[in-house]
Amino acid sequence: MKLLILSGPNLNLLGTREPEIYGSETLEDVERFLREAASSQGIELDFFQSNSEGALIDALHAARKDCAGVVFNPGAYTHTSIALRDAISAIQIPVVEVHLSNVHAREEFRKRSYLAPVCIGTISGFGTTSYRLGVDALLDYLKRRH
Ligand code: CA2
Repeated sequence: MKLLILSGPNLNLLGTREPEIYGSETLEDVERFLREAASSQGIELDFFQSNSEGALIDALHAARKDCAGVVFNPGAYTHTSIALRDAISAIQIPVVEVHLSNVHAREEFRKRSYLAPVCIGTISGFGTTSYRLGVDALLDYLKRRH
């Protein structure tokens, strides 16, 4: 079984700035620890990050063909993108929305997610552990569904 771990705009800078909000681990660190955990369970992971909305939509469309589900940190597109919401609805595979920071403890505009209603659930506020919890939640959902 293969899952896509998808990250949106500016998350390539993780670990280089604002460690008080986002922690000091990089996206490469996330990839390394998720791959370690997944390989012991026989799960394959694809990783993709883009700063472009269109590239994220294309990645979601491609995942429909060969992935059982997606763990997605959409970054600031969470709060703005109807196009990403439509893409998630269209692909008909489960998507878990994850955030490093607790979006509900920050600015008002971060409290609204256009994507949450079309995701199976949201994990927010646990730093890079949010990605790990997202994978666990997605695997649990897929097991229960089959
Ligand atoms: O908490 C999250 O994971 C967010 O998705 C991160 C987004 C933010 O717009 C969302 O409201 C919540 C921002 C990503 C910026 O990533 C950076 C990481 C390190 C340094 C600078 C930016």
